[in-house]
Amino acid sequence: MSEAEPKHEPSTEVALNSLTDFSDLGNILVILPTYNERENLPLITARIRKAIPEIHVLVADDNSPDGTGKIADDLVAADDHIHVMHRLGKEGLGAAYLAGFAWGLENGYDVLVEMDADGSHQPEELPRLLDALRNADLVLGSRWVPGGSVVNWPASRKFISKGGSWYSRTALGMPLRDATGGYRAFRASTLRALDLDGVGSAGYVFQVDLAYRVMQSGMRVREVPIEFVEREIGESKMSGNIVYEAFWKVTVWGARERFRKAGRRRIRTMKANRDQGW
Ligand SMILES: Nc1nc2c(ncn2[C@@H]2O[C@H](COP(=O)(O)OP(=O)(O)OP(=O)(O)O)[C@@H](O)[C@H]2O)c(=O)[nH]1
Ligand SMILES: [Mg+2]
Repeated sequence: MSEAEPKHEPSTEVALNSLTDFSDLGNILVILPTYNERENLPLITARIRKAIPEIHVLVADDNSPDGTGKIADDLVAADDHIHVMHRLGKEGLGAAYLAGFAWGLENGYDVLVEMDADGSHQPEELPRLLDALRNADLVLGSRWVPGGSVVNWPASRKFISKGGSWYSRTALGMPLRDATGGYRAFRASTLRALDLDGVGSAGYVFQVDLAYRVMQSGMRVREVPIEFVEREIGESKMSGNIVYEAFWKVTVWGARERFRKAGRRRIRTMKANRDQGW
């Protein structure tokens, strides 16, 4: 009689640890871009530190007129896990994240997380994103996969968000349900493999741009459902320009990709014809 197969069922203890102990992932940094978030910043940093105490936070503030930078300085003075980057002026979310990534990579972080400072991305859901990163190079918090949701959004915002992801899927052939979302966890190695100097996107399309680059380089992207809660305090920086930038950039990238594929097909056909001596 053959020997019984060893059992590999994880114990409950291991399963629980996987959502509380992230030491296997290395040092984790959450980057919070801020522009006029003075009331939200202390709330979100406290929630992050409570959700995963060993985590570090970098505030990337674009010289907010409401004094968010000063609030960040006070938080830094009180907590050695909080850091701040004072930038000169409002340059958009994409530029703030690129500067934050550069700081995080220079300072030896192994995982870099994107999170809005306005409470829409719930720090309490971060353990699930980090757990998924164990088998991925990029994890996207997704509103539009089963189990994902949005709280307090009018139908018009849902339409824009779903429409943006639909357009990215169609134009770029990128099989993601939520390509524009900004709650994400990257491995440092993923960011290092990308040409971040070549990223010029400023608004929402920054997120599409990065996901597209990761997918094109053959790395593993996973979507994890999140509950996105519309901000309760402060003002949105969403604008028509941001939607317009997303639309024309995705259109150009999609056209370029189709052009490249058609070119590759032509070259293959020419080579096949040549090999057959035509
Ligand atoms: N540093 C920096 N942060 C920004 C800039 N624009 C937006 N942010 C921050 O990026 C995050 C997302 O911006 P929001 O205004 O909430 O945009 P949104 O989430 O698309 O819009 P709402 O759902 O309406 O809140 C927030 O933490 C903002 O403070 C910017 O130009 N520079
Ligand atoms: Mg927001």
